[in-house]
Amino acid sequence: MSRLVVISNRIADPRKPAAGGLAVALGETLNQTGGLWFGWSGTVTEDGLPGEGTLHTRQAGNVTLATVDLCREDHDSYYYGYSNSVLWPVFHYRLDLADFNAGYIAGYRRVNQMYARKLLPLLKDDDVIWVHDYHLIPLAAELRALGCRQKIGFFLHIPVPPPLIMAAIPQHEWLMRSFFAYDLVGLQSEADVAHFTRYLDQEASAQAVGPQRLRAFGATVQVGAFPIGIDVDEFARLAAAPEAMDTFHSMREEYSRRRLLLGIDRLDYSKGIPQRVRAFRELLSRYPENQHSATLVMIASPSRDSVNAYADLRTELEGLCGAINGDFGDLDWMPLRYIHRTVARKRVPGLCRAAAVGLVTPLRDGMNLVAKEYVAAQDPEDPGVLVLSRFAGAAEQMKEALLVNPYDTQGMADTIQTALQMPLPERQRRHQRLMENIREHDVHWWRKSYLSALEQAGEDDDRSHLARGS
Ligand code: ADQ
Repeated sequence: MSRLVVISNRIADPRKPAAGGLAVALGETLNQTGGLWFGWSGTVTEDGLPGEGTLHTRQAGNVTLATVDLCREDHDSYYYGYSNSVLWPVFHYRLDLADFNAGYIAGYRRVNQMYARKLLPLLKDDDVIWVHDYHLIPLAAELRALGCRQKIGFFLHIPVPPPLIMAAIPQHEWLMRSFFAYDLVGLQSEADVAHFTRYLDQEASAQAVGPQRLRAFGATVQVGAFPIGIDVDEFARLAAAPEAMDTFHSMREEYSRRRLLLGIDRLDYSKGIPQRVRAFRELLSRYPENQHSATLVMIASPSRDSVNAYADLRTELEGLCGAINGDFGDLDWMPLRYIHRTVARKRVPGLCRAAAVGLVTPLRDGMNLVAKEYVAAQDPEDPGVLVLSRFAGAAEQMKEALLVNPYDTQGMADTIQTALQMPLPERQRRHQRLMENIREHDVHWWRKSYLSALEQAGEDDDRSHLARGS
């Protein structure tokens, strides 16, 4: 079995449970193969030079963790700039929030080039390399330019926008060409594969040279949907642990006379948080029986505070939440509790289990793992109901959730009311189907199916080897 090398913006020690599902999933193969995990150290230096960074390596059991510091200028243009002010908004269809500052692209390329230079000497001939997410799209091209011949796969955790939205990025052609240095491009959903393929067809006259195998820019790439899942067993263990039980019981006690609705997100404009608050307000007006009996708890963890769009979102949300509590609240009932914090991972299952309705309402989302975690945390005998945006990648798999359009405030309020009133047998039936799907397509399935597709990619195709010069 080849050694697995994972590259992602942030890395985690896979031995620590707080690292979360992805680290656990990748950790398993990293451990088995004595693998390497490479990424940013999390440190921003004030005196470093652009394009330079100190490499740190340490062992975490069988796994080598290699990280690089970034200087302020690189971090601001690569991370806050191109990654999170260009790629993140555009890939989530938010051209209105994109900042096409011409200075950002140089930092993005510089950091990817520097990562390639730092990584190359650490590689072995038969390594399999797996690059993650939008921060690192050009990494394979930079590695290939330095002579790297190993198999390299890429997985995009965020959505792919339709071709004309992608084309708004001034460097869109360069960006899409960069994908062709990979052997396999993994996307979250079939909708993403369709957008990716259509862009290449329309903008680069791509030819299909096999099932999900495309030729353009003089090279060939395999593309496929690999919807990411959660670690159901790890989540079940967390759910049975004392911290989750404590959280569950204290929530049930505190809200014993109320129905609890729950939202857990990063505070991000893609997550549809203000839209959810508006729908909740509509629920209270249209269905006044919920006044004094329904409480919405929203936990939104701080995220990318230095990007303007995030500060604006925070202000908007604080205004909306304050208004709802002011207009509807009473001495003995506050309709909404908004908490701007990350909850400890071990508390998440207890919170989810205590909620009669899980509200996952992004305007656009690559997948959304909270939807899957909410389902996995439920008591099968008395499960809560998931209200899920049709614009989350998860909606392709989770058809038994109540699917909503988060732009439709009234429709969402009606659907939340349906969820609150759903009879037990229907809740059980939907939950059971959702659970079967989540279990079948868990994070281990995702990792195994991706890595076996990467192993196969291009094996029957001489041209891709020729393109790589091997
Ligand atoms: P995110 O947008 O960060 O990631 P999402 O899938 O919504 O991801 O959540 C990831 C994890 O963060 C979940 O395990 C969740 O429990 C946790 N989390 C979120 N908010 C939290 C809070 N306030 N407190 C504690 N924990 C919280 C990107 C894409 C997603 C995709 C993932 C994985 O944007 O679409 O699902 O990657 O591929």
